[in-house]
Amino acid sequence: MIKDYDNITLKNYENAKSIFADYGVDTEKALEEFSKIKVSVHCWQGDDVKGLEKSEGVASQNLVTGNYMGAATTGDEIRSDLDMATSLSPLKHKINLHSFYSEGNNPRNKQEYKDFSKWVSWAKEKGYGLDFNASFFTHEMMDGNLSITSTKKEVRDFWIEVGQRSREIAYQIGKELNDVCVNNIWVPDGMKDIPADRFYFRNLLRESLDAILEKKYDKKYLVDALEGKLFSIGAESFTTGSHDFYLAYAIKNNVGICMDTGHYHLTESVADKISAVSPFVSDILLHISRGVRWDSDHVVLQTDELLSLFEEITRGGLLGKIHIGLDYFDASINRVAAWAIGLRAAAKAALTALLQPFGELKKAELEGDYTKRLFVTDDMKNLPYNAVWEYILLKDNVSTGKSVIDKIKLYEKDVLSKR
Ligand code: RNT
Ligand code: ZN
Repeated sequence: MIKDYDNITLKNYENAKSIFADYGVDTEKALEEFSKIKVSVHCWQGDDVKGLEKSEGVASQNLVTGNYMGAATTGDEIRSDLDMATSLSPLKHKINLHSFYSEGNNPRNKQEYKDFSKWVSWAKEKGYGLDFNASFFTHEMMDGNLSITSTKKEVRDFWIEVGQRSREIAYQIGKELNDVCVNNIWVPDGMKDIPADRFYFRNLLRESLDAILEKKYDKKYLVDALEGKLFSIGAESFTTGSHDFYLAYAIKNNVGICMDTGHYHLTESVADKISAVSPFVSDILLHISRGVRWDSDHVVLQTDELLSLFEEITRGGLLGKIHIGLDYFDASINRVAAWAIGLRAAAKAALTALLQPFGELKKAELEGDYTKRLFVTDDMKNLPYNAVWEYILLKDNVSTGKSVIDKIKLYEKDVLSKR
């Protein structure tokens, strides 16, 4: 039954369509493009990056603050929470796993595909893709902040094996789902204070990566990515795997690069890097986050930075080519809401970018009419994107407005508060 409110949504959509048409934008085409977008959801928001290994008393190299009730502590709980979050998003989804979300008994460096079979059968059932990461943290084999660049050979060898296993598992997952599984490598390795010999540590990183990435896999199922960072808490002075290091390594060795939007100077634009880097690297993975002062991992919101990322992806014709994922964690609010807010913000930014009058902007630019380009750049902010958004939600039966938070509160009462 069509309610009054739905009628208003449909009318608003028709009006919006003609306003966009005036600006030369084909709304139906934008909707078609939108329906293909896949975003990878980071499972680690659900349990505050704790993992399923029951590693009581082991230091974590990821700083998560807050103790809001209802954190997931089992694979089943994370999966149930993820299903709830994705039901509130109009996108297509992959789920991004870390190797310490294994549900088998193998130690981290001996993990096998079957340790993740529960995740895979769930993904198959729900139609999710899967991505993967080797977890180089929260383990007694960490040498402080150091994993594959520890000065101790036995430590390096352990973590190299973790990296190799993770690629093998990701490849098997990809084959099983007949889809690409992106395996990302981020290591926390770095120094709180000034290192004496940066060359020494970067050499170790290069050697260890060479060993991890030695085996070649069919890229149809496994794509490798390397994620750099500016600094971490406890490693403020030196990060061995900086963006420059990985970018150079990725180009030389034909592997992908992961750019986490929280891992750069706050005024540095990852959006700007996409056109600079994409012609030269085999693959780009985005970890969309929101950096605030010294924290790299606040919940993603509808910011200008987020929109500019999707502007670059869509204008560069990179939709479906670039791997898009979320990466943040907040333990001070409802964790399902944290996912849903970020997913909806990403979806809205993608839709907005697809609806912008890029043709008009580009024409003005080619004609050297920078006055018109500037006018359109600002004027297009007032176009009725939200009418199209509401239409998509209605069409795909995804909650709108206040009913999103009502549903989350109900889930909190019925499920999360009982944990
Ligand atoms: C950390 C990186 C990494 C994350 C893990 C969970 O700074 O952003 O991508 O996967 O921390
Ligand atoms: Zn990241």
